[in-house]
Amino acid sequence: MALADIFPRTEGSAAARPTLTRTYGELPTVQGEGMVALRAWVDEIAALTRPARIHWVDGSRAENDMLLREMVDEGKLIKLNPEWRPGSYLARSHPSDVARTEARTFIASEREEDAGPTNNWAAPEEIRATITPLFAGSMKGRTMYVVPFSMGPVGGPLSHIGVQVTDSAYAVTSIGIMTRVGTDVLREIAGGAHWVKTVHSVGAPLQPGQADVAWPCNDEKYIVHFPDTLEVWSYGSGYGGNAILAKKCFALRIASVIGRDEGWLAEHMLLIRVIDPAGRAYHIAAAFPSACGKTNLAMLRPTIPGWRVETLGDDIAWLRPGEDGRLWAINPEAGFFGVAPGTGQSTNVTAVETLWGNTIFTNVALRPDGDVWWEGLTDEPPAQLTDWEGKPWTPDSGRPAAHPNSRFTVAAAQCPQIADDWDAPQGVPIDAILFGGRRATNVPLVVEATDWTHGVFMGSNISSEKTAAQEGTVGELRRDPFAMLPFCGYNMADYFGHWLKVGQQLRFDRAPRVFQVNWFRKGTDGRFLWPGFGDNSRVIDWIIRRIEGEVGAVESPIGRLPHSADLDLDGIEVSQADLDELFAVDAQLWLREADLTEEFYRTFDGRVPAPLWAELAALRYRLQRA
Ligand code: GTP
Ligand code: SPV
Ligand code: MN
Repeated sequence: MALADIFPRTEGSAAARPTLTRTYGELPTVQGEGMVALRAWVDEIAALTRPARIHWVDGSRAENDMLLREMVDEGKLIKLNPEWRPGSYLARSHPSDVARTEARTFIASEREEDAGPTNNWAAPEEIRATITPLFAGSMKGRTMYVVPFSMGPVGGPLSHIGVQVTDSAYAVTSIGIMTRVGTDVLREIAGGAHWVKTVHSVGAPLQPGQADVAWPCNDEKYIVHFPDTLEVWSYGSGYGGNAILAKKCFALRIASVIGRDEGWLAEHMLLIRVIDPAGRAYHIAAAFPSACGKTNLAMLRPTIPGWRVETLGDDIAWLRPGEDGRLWAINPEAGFFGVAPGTGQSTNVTAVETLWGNTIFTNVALRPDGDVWWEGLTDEPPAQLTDWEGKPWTPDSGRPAAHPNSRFTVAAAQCPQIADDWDAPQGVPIDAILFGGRRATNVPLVVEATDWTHGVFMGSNISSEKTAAQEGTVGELRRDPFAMLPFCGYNMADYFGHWLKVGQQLRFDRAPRVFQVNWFRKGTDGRFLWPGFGDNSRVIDWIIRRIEGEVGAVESPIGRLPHSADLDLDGIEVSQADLDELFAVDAQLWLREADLTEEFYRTFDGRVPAPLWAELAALRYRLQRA
């Protein structure tokens, strides 16, 4: 089927627009027991937030077109030139609302120790008392949208349902791309399926006659999760994970809690199928912190001949032990909310092709011909750019044209290398799990864990240099265990324990093999030692040959390293000196890392599982002998 058939564009005159906005009190036609509770909840939120109207979102194409047109009319979206970018739009956020705000993100569990030292904890009753007055009347003058969505195929065995109430049409159209939205979800709810309640307000009520702004938001922000009642309340921000509550709030923070209770894992992981020259298929899940290469690896184009990669997911995976002793995974999302800067022909050509149309861009630069641009899309910036804040821009402006956390929102189905069965309800069996981060020093290109427990130890020790995806100082090293530091909805030490427990559900010879990777090691001259991107397939090739038992490995104190002869470097120039540096393990520096691990583990007041302390002791023993 041609993409044009999958994504027909309905252009029409204003007169022909369907009037789908339903006034307050009008309800969808879906009937059933479960609808009573949903309607009661929607009434309750409306009574609190006092919107001018309620719109039950049905997920139709006509409705989506209407919302986009309305936003263009209101100056909230810029329609891009359909000649270059059909069906696509540019949103410019308020300059203060450009990334997830981790300091304003809270886990409101009954007990403080259930949130743990890595989360901002708030007492549920106290924070409810704080945010309820903020939500009171917060939607005045606006439309309240009710968005039923499914994470995973509707009705699938690993899928879960949620409903987001929001006063942001931008959020509605984004959720429409990122999840499965629509009436079939309402039918599941009507039939009694459990659903997670998520409430979102930009916190910018409109007084009668007051003109709206392009990006309404509030200086005060609260992203609050109630794991005991499976609810999310987000106030004040319209951006990304703060506003698309299905994503980090539900599919990671709340889902991690559900997974803890039900025996599965909700992870910040990409998902790919790798096909080797012999046609054998392998499935890999990889956890890297925000803006550390998940979307890029998810869309990998191998530079070694004969290899292929099919995309399954680029940000979140839900993994569950199967009856067969293997670990099965789905991508619960339906779209990509990807980092724009750095995405270009030479780095991620698949993403560039995915973005041909039907894409919402946020905070990228605008070309005079009505197309978009960002740093890294081409080597040379086009002339006469308008930057992400709407100001004229030239290379001499001394600031980036696109915001470093500017992003694209696009349907997964539009990716040219998406796997045919990417939305199979049962998912795929995982052969390898990768943990990684941005480490200029110390961490080798690839290390294999000796077993599951050692792999969990590795995951618990991931550190990474901060990026623009979160507020804070870019480049600062921080611990980001399993790339889940900002996304784990409960005590991280219990989460380590949960990983160990899930391992026990797997057959020892069928559990995924665990590896740590680092594409970002730098030489003393500050340049990346490894070419990265498509050449990361060379590391994947080694990993798969390890799984097949086709190559040996060098035992090191921190894990198993490749024999340099086993790494396929045909066709690239990596000097022997660089290779040596890429795999160097400095025992003194690693002993210092071990001290930091101890310090980190101690912050959990004795909750870190004993097997991980044993791993730490064993690591130190090996390092001291090295
Ligand atoms: P989130 O969406 O925030 O979770 O990010 P992500 O993990 O999907 O990161 P993404 O793939 O978007 O990459 C972020 C940045 O890292 C981009 O600027 C990429 O160009 C850069 N990057 C990705 N892979 C590599 C690599 O192998 N080497 C180098 N040097 N840079 C990379
Ligand atoms: C991340 O920061 O890891 C993202 C973007 O994927 S957001 O959805 O804003 O969290
Ligand atoms: Mn992410």
